[in-house]
Amino acid sequence: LTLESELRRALAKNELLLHYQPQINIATGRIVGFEALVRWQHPERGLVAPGEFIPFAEDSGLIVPIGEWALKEACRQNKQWQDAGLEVVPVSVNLSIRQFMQHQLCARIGRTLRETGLDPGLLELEITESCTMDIDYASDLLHELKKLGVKISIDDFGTGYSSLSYLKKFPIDKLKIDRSFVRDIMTDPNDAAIVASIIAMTRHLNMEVIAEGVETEEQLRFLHDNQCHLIQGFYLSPPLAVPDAEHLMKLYS
Ligand code: G
Ligand code: G
Ligand code: NA
Repeated sequence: LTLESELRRALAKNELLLHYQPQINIATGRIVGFEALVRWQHPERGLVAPGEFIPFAEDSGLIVPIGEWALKEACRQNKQWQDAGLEVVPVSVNLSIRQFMQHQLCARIGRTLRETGLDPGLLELEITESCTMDIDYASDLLHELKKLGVKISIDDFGTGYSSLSYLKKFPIDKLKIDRSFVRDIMTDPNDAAIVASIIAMTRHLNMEVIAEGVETEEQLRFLHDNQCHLIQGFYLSPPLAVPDAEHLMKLYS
């Protein structure tokens, strides 16, 4: 069986699932969001990480139906958590550039929000800088998405090669500092300077900022000292299966 036919089967047979990585405000100690990350429960190979199939899904175009499934499942799960009386915590979902370029993306997302009943303010869409290359297309689409009431964040910020001018033209709510900068923050003065500058820039642009890939207490302290209070990373928690995410929400509420 080729990977393509296996992945198609996985979608049809409901073998994909989402794990949720908490995002914490270290100033308040509260969960401020969950990032939904896809996994594949393979009948023979067990739980397959996205690194092993997302790049292929991107190349083959299967990322579009997979991404649509992930968006709908994340919205459905979040609404179910609310209905069960758990703490109300926004969910963020990754949008690949293929989805971003897809016909009627905004209408599709609007329909998913209506079908699942999720408050649009609780959905955050993570796009990458690659989505900002066609400035006019991206500007129109992002403004259209904002009218739905969703939040927009830029993922892996600092690793793309697009112009910074989009930051003032687009309705962006949040930057996610790429984990490659956070990794060496304590040993590489250039990375420390880049991270401090990104944080300062978001403050001047009235955006939120979150650091990804935080793995140590020292990194957390550096970020806190530099006024970046939103943190995601293994130091706090890996992506969690649904029961573990629920357990965490109960602890925090
Ligand atoms: O969870 P993990 O770190 O193994 O994920 C590896 C990569 O797969 C991450 O960079 C993440 O952005 C990507 N990924 C995970 N879930 C999704 C998804 O639903 N859609 C898209 N486009 N990418 C995803
Ligand atoms: O780029 P994106 O935001 O999609 O990346 C999310 C991925 O990063 C997830 O697949 C998750 O497993 C991984 N990840 C999350 N926290 C950490 C961390 O602290 N260190 C490393 N190396 N990877 C992380
Ligand atoms: Na992401």
